Amino acid sequence: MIIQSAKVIVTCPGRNFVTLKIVTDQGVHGIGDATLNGRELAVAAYLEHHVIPALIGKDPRRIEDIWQYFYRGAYWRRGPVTMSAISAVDTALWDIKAKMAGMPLYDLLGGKSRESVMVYGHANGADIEETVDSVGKYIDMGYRAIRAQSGVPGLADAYGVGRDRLFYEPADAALPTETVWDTRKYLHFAPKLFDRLRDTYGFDHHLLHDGHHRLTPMEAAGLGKRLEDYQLFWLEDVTPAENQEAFRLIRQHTTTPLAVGEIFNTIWDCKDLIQNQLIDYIRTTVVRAGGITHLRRIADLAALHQVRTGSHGATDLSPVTMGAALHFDTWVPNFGIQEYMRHTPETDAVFPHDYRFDKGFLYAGETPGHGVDIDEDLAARYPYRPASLPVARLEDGTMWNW
Ligand code: CS2
Ligand code: MG
Repeated sequence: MIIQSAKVIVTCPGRNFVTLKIVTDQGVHGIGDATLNGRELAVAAYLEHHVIPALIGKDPRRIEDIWQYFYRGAYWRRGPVTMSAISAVDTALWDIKAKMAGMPLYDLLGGKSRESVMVYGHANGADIEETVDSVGKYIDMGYRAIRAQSGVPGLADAYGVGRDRLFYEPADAALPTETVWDTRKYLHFAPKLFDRLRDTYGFDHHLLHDGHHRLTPMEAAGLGKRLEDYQLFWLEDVTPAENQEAFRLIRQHTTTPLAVGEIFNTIWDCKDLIQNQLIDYIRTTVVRAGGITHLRRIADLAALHQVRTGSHGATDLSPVTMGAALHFDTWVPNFGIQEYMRHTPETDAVFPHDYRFDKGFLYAGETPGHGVDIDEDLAARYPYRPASLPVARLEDGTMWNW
């Protein structure tokens, strides 16, 4: 058996997605997500020029060897572009292998560890009132876990507040939108939001919050400490994690659970965080961190240190990632939670899938493979549209972390 052909499909049903489709000489195909928000064409080019030519003729059953070939063979290893490309190859090959075996991917990984996967949605609002109302809507939809993000008084825009209540798309212009950030205003406000939310809805639902890389370690420590009374499920990306050691400072001051990792692309980005139990949840995902093959390695290391998974699942990760992640989540023993920011109806039509949402949980399907496909004719109707993520500056103009 050999890989006979492979192609990259770039489509934009409201936002850009990059999909790799691999076809074997026996006519079995598999697909993988290669979407990197704001850098889609970089990954598409990497696949077309540096991956696909070397893929043709390889045995699709040799998933591990192909992973090692493209990881070690890149020489310039790691990084979001290279690893998103490798992730797409890996996910497509696991899709093929499960189809060949006639079983849903979770069975191939080791079978179900749970019937369904607890997910969290993204409640947001321009102010506390709107955000409290938005959380209520997610509770009414049956969510058990809800992330809450709100506009901050005195700031024109804050992270996570979308134009639409269900779909949040930050890549809103061809060139980066400039936003202004002020940590002091945010730190003064954030505890008030969660005080109101707990006062309104009590403690029956998990509440999550994303700091989106904007605090220093000691600012993060102070926020974590002030939020302890509100018993968050997690506080995410409170500080940039290039310096994994910085989390030790935070850990010394607060018991609020910490989550990090959506921008990590290999185990090396999180090895120290996990081994020193500096975090509680690892957010690495199928599309970013080397596909099923590498994500499994990260989850196994995390399990040794009582760290649980909490994979990224924003709108800018395609339904292919969501489908493959669900099979992974259904199998992985140290599962924590799965982000599920939903996709638009246009996106769901381009990526027919068999997973389903019910009362706060997602259910992987029984279709052999990861259960997601791509409608190429429909995808062709949505040409690529240049889009960049915003940038953030402090009020004095200093570049900051968006
Ligand atoms: C966010 C993402 O979902 C999250 O936790 O951090 O929405 C992130 O902002 C986007 O994926 C960036 O493209
Ligand atoms: Mg995040």
